Amino acid sequence: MTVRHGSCNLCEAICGLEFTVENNAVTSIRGDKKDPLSRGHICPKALSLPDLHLDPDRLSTPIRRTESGWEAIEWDEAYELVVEGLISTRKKYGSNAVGVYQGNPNVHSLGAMTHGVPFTSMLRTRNRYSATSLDQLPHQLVNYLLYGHQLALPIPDIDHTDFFLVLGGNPMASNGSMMTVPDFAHRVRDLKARGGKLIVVDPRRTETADVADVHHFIRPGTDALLLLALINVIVDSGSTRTAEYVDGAHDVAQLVSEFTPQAVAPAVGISAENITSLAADFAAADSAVAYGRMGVSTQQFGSVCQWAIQVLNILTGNLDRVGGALLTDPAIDLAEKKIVGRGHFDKWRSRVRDLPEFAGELPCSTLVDEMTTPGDGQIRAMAVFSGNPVLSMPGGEKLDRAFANLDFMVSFDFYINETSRHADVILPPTMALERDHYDLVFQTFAVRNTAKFMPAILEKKQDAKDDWEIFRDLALRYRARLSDSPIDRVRARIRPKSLVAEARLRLSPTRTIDLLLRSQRKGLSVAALRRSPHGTDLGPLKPGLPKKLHTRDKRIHLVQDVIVGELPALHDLMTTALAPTGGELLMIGRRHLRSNNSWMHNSPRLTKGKPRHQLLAHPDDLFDRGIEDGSLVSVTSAAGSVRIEVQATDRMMPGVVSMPHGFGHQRPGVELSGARAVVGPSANDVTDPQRVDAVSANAILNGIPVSVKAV
Ligand SMILES: Nc1nc2c(c(=O)[nH]1)N[C@H]1C(S)=C(S)[C@@H](COP(=O)(O)OP(=O)(O)OC[C@H]3O[C@@H](n4cnc5c(=O)[nH]c(N)nc54)[C@H](O)[C@@H]3O)O[C@H]1N2
Ligand SMILES: Nc1nc2c(c(=O)[nH]1)N[C@H]1C(S)=C(S)[C@@H](COP(=O)(O)OP(=O)(O)OC[C@H]3O[C@@H](n4cnc5c(=O)[nH]c(N)nc54)[C@H](O)[C@@H]3O)O[C@H]1N2
Ligand code: SF4
Ligand SMILES: [Mo]
Repeated sequence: MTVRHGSCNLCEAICGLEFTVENNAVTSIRGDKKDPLSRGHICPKALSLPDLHLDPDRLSTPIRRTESGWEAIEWDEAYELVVEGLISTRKKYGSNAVGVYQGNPNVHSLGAMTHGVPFTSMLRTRNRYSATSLDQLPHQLVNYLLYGHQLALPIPDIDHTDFFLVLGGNPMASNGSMMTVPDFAHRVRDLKARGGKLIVVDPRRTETADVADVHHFIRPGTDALLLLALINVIVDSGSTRTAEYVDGAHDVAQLVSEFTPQAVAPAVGISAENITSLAADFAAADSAVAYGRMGVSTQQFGSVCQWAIQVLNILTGNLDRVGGALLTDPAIDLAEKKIVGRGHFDKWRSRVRDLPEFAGELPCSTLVDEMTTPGDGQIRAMAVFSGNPVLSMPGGEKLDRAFANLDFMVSFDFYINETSRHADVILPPTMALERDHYDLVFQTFAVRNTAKFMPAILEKKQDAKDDWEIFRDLALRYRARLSDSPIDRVRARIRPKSLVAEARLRLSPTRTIDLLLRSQRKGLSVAALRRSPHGTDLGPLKPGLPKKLHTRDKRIHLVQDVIVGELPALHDLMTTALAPTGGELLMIGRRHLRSNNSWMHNSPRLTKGKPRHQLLAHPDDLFDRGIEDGSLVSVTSAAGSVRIEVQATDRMMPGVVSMPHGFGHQRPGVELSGARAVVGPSANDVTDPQRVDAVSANAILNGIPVSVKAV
């Protein structure tokens, strides 16, 4: 029996864990009290990690589809099939005919970061998609516009703030997002103990609302109006404190002049008095910070919301201030060291719907169009890296059919899920505990600067491969095969970078991290981090603007044309939000501590207890429709319809219903043993891929008009 230390990378909180290991199996898991960031926090998902390793559904070898079903194959054969499938599509139809989706777990896997990115660029396709545009694209776009880099995200200084305003986030269940904040509950307790306040704005009285000082219901999709009104009150009262390096404060005052609390209140559903006093309290607090997550990102005005949140922090002097929002100083600074590019926006557009790219990716909401609309550039083959678009993207049912009609498909996944069931080949990597990890992404977004190297906790099985090894092996074969053609042979030869790229591919992620650590900070290396298995504390967040800005002139320009362009639509929203909708309700999503996006629904430990997929609705809305609590209802949008059990609760704002995503496992070919929580439908059979955030084209997953009827 040995005790080992590491971190959990199932979600963004990167909690430190203590594992007891016997015979290469984890026999117990605890929160690591000595981890300087998570301080002992752990949640039910981490406690379920051993289930993943014992799971009979897990794939242990590559498999290929045959006429008579799935067949286990050797890695070499699998690689050949994949390279052949991708290259023959590229040669026949051009490189854009191969589409790529990089799902959420990519950012939680070091090897997918170090080796998946170069492999993806090798495919040279414009049909690149990732969970970004189902999630935080508005954050990245606003970071790019205001601070000059897509990763330059100021993080709420929760440990020092006096006033924390949370819009559309539920960290008590999600454990924080675009803000790595393990142990949220205790941090809130400490905030309150020092006299601070937590205010939550959400159409559902969430678990986070329960620990807040004040909770306001808000009509889904109207947060931009609320935020503009808050800015309006603050500029009107003359209480702005704008830093020298900020331009455009005066123009912003003009732009928001119509959005008074009185004007927005009816649409937003919060009284003008409450809006005014919220603004006054925010401005008067010694330090304050606004933060908005999924609920305000994946909605109609997601980009305006994220912009307005930044502007609110900036105009009140809370950007770059202890207790406000601060840029972090990670040991490996992806932005500062240009490991990740600053991003670019709208350099080209999608073929079918003319939607803008961001940082080389197209919006997920148009993947189905690119797969199904005939013509030059139509997607004929897909590579899905740790993702499940059929359940995760709007228009799931259509996507399901589109995946079935591809010429070729490969999935990197250890499960046959609703999407990978359409693959010709599935390549299963090792799981998190079997490989080394250093969190490149979430240490960048954390509420405290720390660094930690997590060595593999379990030995991987013979012949098992890490994500990075699969990417490396495929990349090397792909390059060799591609240079079969005369043109590509010339290209490969004249590109001197290709040798460096090849050397990089052969370097393990751990070596790569070691080199990066050594080149960035004196005294840091993988060996040094191994000597502090609980993690190395690099201190609290510190101010550093304007030096840390990535804008070319080291200034922040508040006025952004793409945002200003949305103001007329927001003006209209003040009336349209109130227009009668023929009895429609607005559907929003939710997350639960015991559910993890579209997977882990077969973990006995995690899915214990009552089912939690139900549609939550206010009792009055059910009464008006003659619907009984617990009965089956149909939920129908412009895009699709599902049936689901309803649960009455006054925790919902009247007029709003909530359905979690990630369910809908009952499709042919997907067999989850021991699955209890798999009875719910997929929310993304209802969400509408045709409606996107007008600025970024991010998916709209919240505020979907639906009709709810008894069946
Ligand atoms: N309606 C609605 N839809 C949503 C959301 C919502 O709130 N509402 N949320 C959106 C958001 S924020 C996100 S991030 C997406 C997530 O959606 P996806 O990007 O599709 O990701 P997951 O559902 O997490 O699916 C992950 C798959 O990756 C596999 N996997 C896990 N770890 C690894 C690994 O280490 N390597 C490999 N190769 N595979 C692995 C799992 O087995 C699983 O099949 O869903 C989005 N969809
Ligand atoms: N247990 C668990 N943890 C997770 C995940 C998981 O699946 N399970 N997923 C991870 C992922 S991929 C992500 S991206 C994060 C997401 O992290 P969060 O954003 O914190 O999680 P959500 O539960 O999606 O919270 C969104 C909230 O927005 C509210 N909302 C919906 N529409 C609106 C609106 O129009 N306005 C306002 N103000 N609020 C609105 C919803 O009621 C909900 O409470 O969680 C991560 N953590
Ligand atoms: S909060 Fe997230 S990182 Fe922490 S133990 Fe739970 S799943 Fe793992
Ligand atoms: Mo996400």
